[in-house]
Amino acid sequence: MASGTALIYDEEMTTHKLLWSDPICDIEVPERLSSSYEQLRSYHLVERCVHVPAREGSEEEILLVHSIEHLEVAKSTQTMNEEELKRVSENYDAFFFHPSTYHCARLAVGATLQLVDAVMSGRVCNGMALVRPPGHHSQRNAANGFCLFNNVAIAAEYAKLKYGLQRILIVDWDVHHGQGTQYIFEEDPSVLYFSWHRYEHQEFWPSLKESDYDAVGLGKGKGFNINLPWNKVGMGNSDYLAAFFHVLLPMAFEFDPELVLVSSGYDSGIGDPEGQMNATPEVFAHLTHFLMQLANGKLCVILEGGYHLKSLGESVCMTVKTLLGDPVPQITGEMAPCLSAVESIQNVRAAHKPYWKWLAYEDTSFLQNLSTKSHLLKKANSNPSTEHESKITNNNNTVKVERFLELHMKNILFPVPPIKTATTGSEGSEHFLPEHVQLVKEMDKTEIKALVSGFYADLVKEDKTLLSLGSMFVILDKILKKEVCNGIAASLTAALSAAVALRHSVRFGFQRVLCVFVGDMQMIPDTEDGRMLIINICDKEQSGKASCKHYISLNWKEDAEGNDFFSAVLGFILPVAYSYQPNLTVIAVGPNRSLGINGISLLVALLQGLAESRILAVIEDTEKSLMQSVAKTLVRASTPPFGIYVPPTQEKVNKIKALRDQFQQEWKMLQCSVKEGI
Ligand code: Q9C
Ligand code: ZN
Repeated sequence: MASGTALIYDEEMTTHKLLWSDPICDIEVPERLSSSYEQLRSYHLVERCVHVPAREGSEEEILLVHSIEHLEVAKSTQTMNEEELKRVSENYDAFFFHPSTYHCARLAVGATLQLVDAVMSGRVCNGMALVRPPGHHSQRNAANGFCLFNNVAIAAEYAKLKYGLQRILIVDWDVHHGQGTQYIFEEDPSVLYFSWHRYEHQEFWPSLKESDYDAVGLGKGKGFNINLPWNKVGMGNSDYLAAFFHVLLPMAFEFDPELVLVSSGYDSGIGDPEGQMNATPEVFAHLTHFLMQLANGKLCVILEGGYHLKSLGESVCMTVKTLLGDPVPQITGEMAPCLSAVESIQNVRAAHKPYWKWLAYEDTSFLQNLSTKSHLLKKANSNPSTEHESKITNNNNTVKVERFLELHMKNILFPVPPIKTATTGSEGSEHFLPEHVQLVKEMDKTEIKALVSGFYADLVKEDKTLLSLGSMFVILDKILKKEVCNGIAASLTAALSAAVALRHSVRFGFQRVLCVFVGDMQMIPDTEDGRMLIINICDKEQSGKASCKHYISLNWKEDAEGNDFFSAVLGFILPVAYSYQPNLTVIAVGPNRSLGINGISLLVALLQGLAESRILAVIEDTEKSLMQSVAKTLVRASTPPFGIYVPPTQEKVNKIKALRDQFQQEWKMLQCSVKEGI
């Protein structure tokens, strides 16, 4: 698999600027680009990226999406004086021309295409293009909302043409609806377009009926346009993550794109004057990390909006850091989506039920109780008590936001531990483990004895068992001391090793340790104090212990034909794990595992979003190929082979639903409908 991250930036694109006074357009300033780049430089991220030069997009490339008339109008502005520029600009909703605008817009298109080429040719794995003017509001025949040419839409058409791609996913996390992109691909089933956006029941710009959740696409494109409207301001990290777990990611995995393009606006981040949302910069690391699991890692991030310079810069850095493969920072704040967000999520799931297999059994009975959407509107508005303290009153809040960004971001960005993976050197292991895995020496018997004495001592009578614990201990120790980020230990008895690892890390001082155990867990530690959460994935119910808040038994046997585990990971395991916010994740694989290598790889890949990517994998020592696959995932040498997507059976969907109903009061990220439990 390709490695490396491209970064495209050209100072030229800062020459496009507003020449007269216009309170609507004056936030789209050249400093958005230059200060983001400076921020990247100050975190030493620029030097870690592969520099790819921008170029002008050709007329032919622009015509892939736009009309000749639109191109000609844009071209004609190059030689205009200020008065003429102002007059042309007034023909559009929120756009300004400068004599250099046409040149900059062609560079923005070309930079985006350069990024696509770098990724598609395998020169890099992923990358980001910092461009101005942005693109997603721009339509076939019109500039709109600071956008002249639709960079991302052109890139999608270009990739289809040049590389013969048949499935491209566009994720638009800008706070505005990319209506331009929607119009361009509305009837096209080869481009799946997802956008969330501030909507406020059509009050917010561009105030279109077709930005609502029921615009699912047209003709052959039905089901390939996903709108998630936010009807309140103040949406935060948990709302965005819930949208990914319960809407975007399941659709994206089922769609199985060959390339992912991000319309990457950061006006959905905290402090932005347009968005008025509360999501912190690190949420963009998580969003990026999730998208990196698709399309074999082929991910192109293209800048759109973002008008709070500090917030924008930090969020750009979070994105690039994650593209580079750095550990994912811990997310902050209460992990519970708000009622209005859950309502929007429920609505878009219902609207898409006819088009997606994983939604086939979605309960949409609530729709019959709602004759019109205005009913819903009233309901949402009359129930403000459970909402965020949302409306940001600007003056008062600006200081708070500035302060927040300053204090908070230092903690997150400065300790930059690179991903290091440790494992012990069992004989021959250097041949099957990927590069960058550090082999560590095992501990001796007396040391281990000292460590296990006091607990489980009676269980560890055999020297062999004791020694296999040793390999777990050295690796766990390196993780605890932050010498490595993650590691794999071969074990004779995974259940014992996991239990000892959990006890040891809790003693060491971790507040919350998540343990995902796959297989028969012969011994289940006491989880009552809440310092560990165990999710046991096994074929049938383990005898002797009923599920409770901190011990959850998930009975699942993977489909023999392919991977149907997506729905369980996205719909249950990740939401529970993110609600818990562990400081360490232990993933252990014991005997009689009911998941294949694909399912386990998916788990490991996605669990890296938690606990600052700290993961200890404990695997029974006979499982050589499983170990190899997990190691590759941990060192990020490849996106794991997730296997063929198989939709879950109704029985399995019901199982997930039942678990969700059972646990959504305790683990609130599970909420994706408002019928019960809220
Ligand atoms: N009353 C991007 O973020 N606001 N564009 C217009 C009219 C325009 C945002 C308000 C906001 C455009 C790329
Ligand atoms: Zn925007």
